[in-house]
Amino acid sequence: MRLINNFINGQFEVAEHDKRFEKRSPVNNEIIASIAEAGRSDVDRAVMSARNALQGEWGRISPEQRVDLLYGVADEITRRFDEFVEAEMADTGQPHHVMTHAFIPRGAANFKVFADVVKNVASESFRTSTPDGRGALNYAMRVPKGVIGVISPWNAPFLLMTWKVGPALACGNTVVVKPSEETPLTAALLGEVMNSVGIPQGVYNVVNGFGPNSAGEFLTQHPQVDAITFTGETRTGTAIMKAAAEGTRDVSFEMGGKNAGIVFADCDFDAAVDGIFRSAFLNSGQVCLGTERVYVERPLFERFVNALKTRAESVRFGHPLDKASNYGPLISSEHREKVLSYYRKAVEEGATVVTGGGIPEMPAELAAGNWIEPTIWTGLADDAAVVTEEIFGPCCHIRPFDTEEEVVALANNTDYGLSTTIWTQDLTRAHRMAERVDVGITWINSWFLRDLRTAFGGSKQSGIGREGGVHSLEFYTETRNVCIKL
Ligand code: NAD
Ligand code: 6OD
Repeated sequence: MRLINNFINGQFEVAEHDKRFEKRSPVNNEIIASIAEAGRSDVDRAVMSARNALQGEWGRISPEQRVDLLYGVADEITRRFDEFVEAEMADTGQPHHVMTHAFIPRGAANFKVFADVVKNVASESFRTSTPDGRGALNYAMRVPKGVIGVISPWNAPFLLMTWKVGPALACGNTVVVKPSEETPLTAALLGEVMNSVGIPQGVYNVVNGFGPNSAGEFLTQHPQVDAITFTGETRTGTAIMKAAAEGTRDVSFEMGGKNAGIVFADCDFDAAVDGIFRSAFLNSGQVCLGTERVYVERPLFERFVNALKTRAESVRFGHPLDKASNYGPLISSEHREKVLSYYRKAVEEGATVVTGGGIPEMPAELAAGNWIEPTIWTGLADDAAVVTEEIFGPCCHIRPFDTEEEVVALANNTDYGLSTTIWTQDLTRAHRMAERVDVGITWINSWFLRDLRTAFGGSKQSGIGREGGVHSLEFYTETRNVCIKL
């Protein structure tokens, strides 16, 4: 069993009163780690070490040196790739190929790309006329915002945590990270990386624990935290916003989704089936950008439902270390119970269960894990709970549509506004749709294809603000204007 401690001022530390909690493996619910649960005094030390680091070496080094250090972090993650893969698989139970092709490489890229952004971005300047004719020159200067509190979720832990830490450090801030209580391993490993590449003490800190009355709340309430970046459920965002209001701290929120996948009859059929299969079922459906509502143009409906059913029934459940498996469990037994409650509700609400709906047979050594079948429904009303609430599991409801007008209204019939995936060969129509669907990200003939220079974030209850490329600089720096009378 691993012992995971908090990482404060460059040291791994036990918590006040040596308080600890347990982490269970999603594949069999055996205890795999004991985690130090940070108390208020631990969080306070982490925040103060981050504040002190701003005044120390980190605050004084040049942007070029900072950028080089972050390239070093990216290289060291790549050098220790297998350790990160192994830790993330242990935490999440998700397949090896998901880690090696998507989640861990993105961790390294999050440092490299934002180092590049900071290196290459220009600052604005305006020449201003004055009555004496000599004029004035205004130019913008970016300074770090200060100590950033990073609160991250469990579904793609390393990707989502470094997506905040990379730009925050590239802009010269320091961070205190509170990883999800479900997935503490890779944040700790990153502490080792920070030390080995020479990131000064106090720049990167990790406090472990839960949300309310624990490390999450202690961190977001701390008056020396200058801004909070949060990824997680919308209702948690509401609680954090209340904490951030004290001291009027800035927030960046990436929250829930109930995303629509839209398939027109003129699509490349195989590509659309493959794309919707991935968007509904990747990571066992635990992706905020995932598709839980699928709308298919009527002439294609039956064929599409049958093809997606075949794909969903072909997944191979198994341990992530088993190369023959390509499908993992849910993160926890509590989360599986929540998803199963929606499986039951779908039937109560009158759904036709096309496939799934239950728990798969597993071999004895995995039977205690959080396994659940990929599930497809049809026949639900547009206002059914299963069609309107975020489930965050491997499931989707498929409904036919007849017109573009109708499907735009259906897609927008939600309090969320994170992403959409649209499948059609008619790019004029696709562009028209992208203007009308109220989401932060529209993918056309693709899904989860990410260029880190682009704006990322959600509309409505899916988020506040945008990150990515220069948008991250907007959040992680203060822009000062300097006006020189000439
Ligand atoms: P969650 O909101 O339960 O927890 C996220 C983090 O917040 C955890 O670290 C948790 O300990 C912490 N937390 C909980 N209550 C808190 C409080 N009162 N104060 C401070 N911190 C608190 O979310 P989750 O279950 O870990 O993740 C799943 C959710 O995240 C889904 O809703 C999903 O859509 C969303 N998500 C969104 C994005 C995005 O980019 N929009 C990305 C990934 C996940
Ligand atoms: O790709 C990203 O930057 C990002 N934030 C992805 C979110 C995935 C949600 O599960």
